[in-house]
Amino acid sequence: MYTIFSSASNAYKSAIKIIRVSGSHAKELPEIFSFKVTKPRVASIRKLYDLKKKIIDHALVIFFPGPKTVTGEDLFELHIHGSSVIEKKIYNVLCDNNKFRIAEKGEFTRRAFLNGVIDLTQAEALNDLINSETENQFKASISQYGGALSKKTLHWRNEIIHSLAKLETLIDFADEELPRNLQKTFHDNVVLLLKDMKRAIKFSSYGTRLRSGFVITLIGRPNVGKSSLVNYLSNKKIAIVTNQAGTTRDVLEVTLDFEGFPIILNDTAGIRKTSLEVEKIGINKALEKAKKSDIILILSDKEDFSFPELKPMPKVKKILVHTKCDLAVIKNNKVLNLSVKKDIGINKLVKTIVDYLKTLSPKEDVLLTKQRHIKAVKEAIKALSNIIDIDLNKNPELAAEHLRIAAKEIGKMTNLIDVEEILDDIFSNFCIGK
Ligand SMILES: Nc1nc2c(ncn2[C@@H]2O[C@H](COP(=O)(O)OP(=O)(O)OP(=O)(O)O)[C@@H](O)[C@H]2O)c(=O)[nH]1
Ligand SMILES: [Mg+2]
Repeated sequence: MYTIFSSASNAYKSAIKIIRVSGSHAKELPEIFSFKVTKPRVASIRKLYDLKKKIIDHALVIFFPGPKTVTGEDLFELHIHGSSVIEKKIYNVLCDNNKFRIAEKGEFTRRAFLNGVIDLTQAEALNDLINSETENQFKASISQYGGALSKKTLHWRNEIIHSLAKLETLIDFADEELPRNLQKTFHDNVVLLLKDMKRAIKFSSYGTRLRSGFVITLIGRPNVGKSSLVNYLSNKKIAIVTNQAGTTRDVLEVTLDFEGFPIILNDTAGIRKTSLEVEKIGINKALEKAKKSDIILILSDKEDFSFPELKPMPKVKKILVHTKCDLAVIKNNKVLNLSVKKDIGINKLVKTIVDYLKTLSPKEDVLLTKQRHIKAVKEAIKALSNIIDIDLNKNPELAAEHLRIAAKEIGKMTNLIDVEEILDDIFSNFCIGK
């Protein structure tokens, strides 16, 4: 197996760059770069030379012998000066050696997983952690990286295996009638487990939103100030603003951070009756977006917030915003007065949104944030639900089979040893060097 190497930092220029080398040949680096062997786990300053004995850099080097390393393999870290010339020289020396090659995306983490240092949910969380941009994304990913989901998964799996073991002993005594309370305890356990899993699924939509962003769509008649609000909130001139009705035609998307909540804010075409085909398409797009949103902000510069088009979306939270309140104020406590021009009501709007998002947030850690995990738990729930109606006296084997399916599904979350393509899919989302 090749020993892999890569820069652990992506910045083009930085004071220090760390090159990580992982694999069985990592320990040969002192010989390759002509420097004196260092003590394991001790940071030492060394001069690194190329193959012609020309100096490359004065670097801080640390050798971590495996298997107690982040990859589970021997690992060398070279803390070089951040110049791309130095980096290139290091790469050239290693590339000349056929035992080494540049790491693929996520390959360090992949090796950590294959060597059992972390499980799959932790590997996935590491990618989320690196990519986290808001406080709440950070919290969810660091808890998953710390093993919160692994712990829960292990608990579920143990419960299932435990029930299965019980059931299999019962199958061995198939000739005798089972004590009634035994059947009941068994079913009670399954019901409890189902409850716990369903609870995790219930909070999963919050979890996935935490990863991808809560969607807020602006809906209003033309010219009420939707694009002006988007520009104001994003602090950029994203959308064109004019005093002509019907300026915005397409859906424009901006990503924002509202007190730790990742937000995707959609600016849309103003809703009105129109014969213009392009505007009609825009209006339909706006309503489509609204349907899939967590919040619809209904904007109006008059006291008219009725949109029959939104009737089929009763479940989406709606916030009524009266725009251009520098010109006129509406006295109605269900309506938020706002002026982009005079900076009135913006903080209140953000607070209203954040307060609502907080009500969606579960009290406990969010466990399921990924479709892969959600799918596995749903499959397990399906299998376990089948057990409820089975009479253990008549068909214990069938119950055992459903338990086995559930255990397998749950096991998939943390371990996927033989499903290479899923591994490729997971690790291809990583950047090189992770
Ligand atoms: N007085 C005042 N005018 C505003 C305010 N916000 C926006 N406007 C003006 O209202 C007009 C329309 O603004 P836009 O942001 O383009 O409105 P829109 O809802 O995106 O319009 P469409 O894209 O056509 O649907 C512009 O002339 C803005 O300058 C405000 O708070 N006060
Ligand atoms: Mg607009």
